[in-house]
Amino acid sequence: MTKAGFVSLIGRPNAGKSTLMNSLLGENIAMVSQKANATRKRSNAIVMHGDTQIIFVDTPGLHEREKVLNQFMLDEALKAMGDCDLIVYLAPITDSVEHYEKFLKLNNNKVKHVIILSKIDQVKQEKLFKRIASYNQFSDQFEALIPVAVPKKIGHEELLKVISRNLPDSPFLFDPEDLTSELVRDIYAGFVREGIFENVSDEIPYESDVLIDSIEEEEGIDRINATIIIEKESQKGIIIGKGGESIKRIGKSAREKIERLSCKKAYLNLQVSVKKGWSKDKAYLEEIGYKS
Ligand SMILES: Nc1nc2c(ncn2[C@@H]2O[C@H](COP(=O)(O)OP(=O)(O)OP(=O)(O)O)[C@@H](O)[C@H]2O)c(=O)[nH]1
Ligand SMILES: [Mg+2]
Repeated sequence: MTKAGFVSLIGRPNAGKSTLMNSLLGENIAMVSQKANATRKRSNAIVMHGDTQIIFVDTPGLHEREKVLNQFMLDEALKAMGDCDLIVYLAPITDSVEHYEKFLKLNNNKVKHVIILSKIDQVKQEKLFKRIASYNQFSDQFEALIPVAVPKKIGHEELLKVISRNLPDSPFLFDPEDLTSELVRDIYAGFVREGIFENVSDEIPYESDVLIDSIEEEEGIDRINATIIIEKESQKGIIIGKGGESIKRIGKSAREKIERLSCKKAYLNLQVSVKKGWSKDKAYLEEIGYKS
């Protein structure tokens, strides 16, 4: 008998959700950043653990809604919470339990959950023990409390075991060979956004987006055309940089990630286009894939 189910990764921005999903999958398919609010849409990774197929759903961080785009992001997380077999709630080791208490209120369908204390490599053991004690007050609410550090893969095996225990008997829902059911173009767009988050400061990462216009597969090489959308004309110069330095760096890092994933050479052509107010324009957001 096999098991299978959906496991939503939920937590505040920057908690380490996307990093953990990539690490459990063993491939970088979800974009990660030091800057908060990197993930904008749900995405999934299919991880096999013995006879269990775990479909992890990465989500945008739980945060205050401001722009229409942020509203969409929060709704994505809330939908993923209500629509899964198990929630994995990531609490960075430096966060107080107040945030977890807010999550308990949001989880009004009372979906079963596991707490991950994330980034434990950043603190001394004493602090870890104190934190565990403060979460243990809520031990009747959660299935398990697991300390995790991605760089050393601490807690990964235990997490997979606990998840397997909590998923229903079911035939596999996807081909066990598949890494994800996401579209290649969405993964590639994430790689370009990752480059923007890494290379450009201030508000531009939040006021930009990436559309993959076409992927032409040729023998030995994939040719990818993409457009970076920005809010203001004045941002064009910054994205492009002196002598095209900045856009070259963005393109190079994205191209390398594309090549690693596709195991094929890639040519990535990046255009920049100004679309004023795009992140506040509901119709346009829907047009570019932020559909509720
Ligand atoms: N030291 C350390 N850093 C980590 C760990 N996990 C994640 N990080 C870092 O934390 C930052 C945020 O990671 P993400 O995976 O993008 O966080 P997220 O929860 O997906 O964030 P949003 O998409 O903004 O909601 C990145 O710089 C990661 O490298 C960890 O276990 N240890
Ligand atoms: Mg993320």
